[in-house]
Amino acid sequence: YALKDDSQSINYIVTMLKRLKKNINTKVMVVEDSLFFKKVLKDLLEIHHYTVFIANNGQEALKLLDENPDIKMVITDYHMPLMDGFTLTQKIREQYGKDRLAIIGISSEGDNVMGARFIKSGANDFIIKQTFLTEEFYCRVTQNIETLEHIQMVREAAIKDFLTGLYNRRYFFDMGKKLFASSRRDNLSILCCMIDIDHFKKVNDTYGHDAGDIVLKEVSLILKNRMRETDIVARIGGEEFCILAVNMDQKEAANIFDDLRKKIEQNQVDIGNKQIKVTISMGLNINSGNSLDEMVNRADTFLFQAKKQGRNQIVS
Ligand code: GH3
Ligand code: MG
Ligand code: MG
Ligand code: MG
Ligand code: MG
Repeated sequence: YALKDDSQSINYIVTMLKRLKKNINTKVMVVEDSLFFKKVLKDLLEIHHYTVFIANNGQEALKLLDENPDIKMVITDYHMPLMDGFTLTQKIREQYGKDRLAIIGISSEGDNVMGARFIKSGANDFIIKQTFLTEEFYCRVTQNIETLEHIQMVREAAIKDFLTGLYNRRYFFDMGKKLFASSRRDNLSILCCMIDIDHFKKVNDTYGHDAGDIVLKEVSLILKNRMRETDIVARIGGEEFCILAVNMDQKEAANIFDDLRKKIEQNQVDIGNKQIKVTISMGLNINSGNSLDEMVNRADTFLFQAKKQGRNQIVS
């Protein structure tokens, strides 16, 4: 690399090394029918430590993507048997948006029209095979991966609560509405559990706001770990949480939520100089309501009853 002075070189190398370290966890798929270019592209990517998947045609590519949803980039040829690169790009985009996956089109007969058509089909970028320089290739791959990572970071920040890492209120209602609709359509049960920490104001007043924050984080972790990956566990208010679960057996639900209540009651929270305990009250609404809002409101009414009846309990 021709760089002007040493400080510039060192900064550049440091940036490169950081990138290389990240690349090990970055999965890239090459879709190419030519043996020669398969090898060239694979080698180029592996020099930069990317984890490379190879598909020989569009069908294989779609299958591999299905099996490895964490693939971050697809580099696809245009001319291939069974399915051309435009069609593959369009098919991929039906399932994976630009916030999930970057696509780079490549072709040996590249001209501006081919690039434009790749991009119209949903690709992020286009490279012409005969003329691409290894450095340009690497720059474009890195650039597109970094853009994707930025999109994912921003998206993550928009849907997650910063303190606890749980989903936030906005995501709960956005995603919840969709889950509610699909569960009603597919005739699956859906439940909503509202959770509120008991006398939480006292924790803050007695031990300070930082201790309160530690309690919030620990309660969140217990909730998250006990629920399934597909359940939505959200912090919808200061010390209020809401869980949405589709297709959960009523008996299983009763077990899980009672288990949660006990786990939190028994858990010692280490706030630095002391161990403290908190309890939660819950309102559990299984399957009743004509909309997500109605479900949540009824769960909230149950929660209110649980508070009135003495806290540290579930009303359903
Ligand atoms: P109840 O059993 O009736 O729910 O009583 P409570 O004290 O838990 O309820 P209340 O609504 O009176 O108080 C909730 C408290 O939660 C007040 C607020 O200061 C605190 N809180 C809200 N968000 C945060 C936060 O992010 N961190 C901390 N430490 N406290 C918070
Ligand atoms: Mg080809
Ligand atoms: Mg309250
Ligand atoms: Mg409370
Ligand atoms: Mg509250």
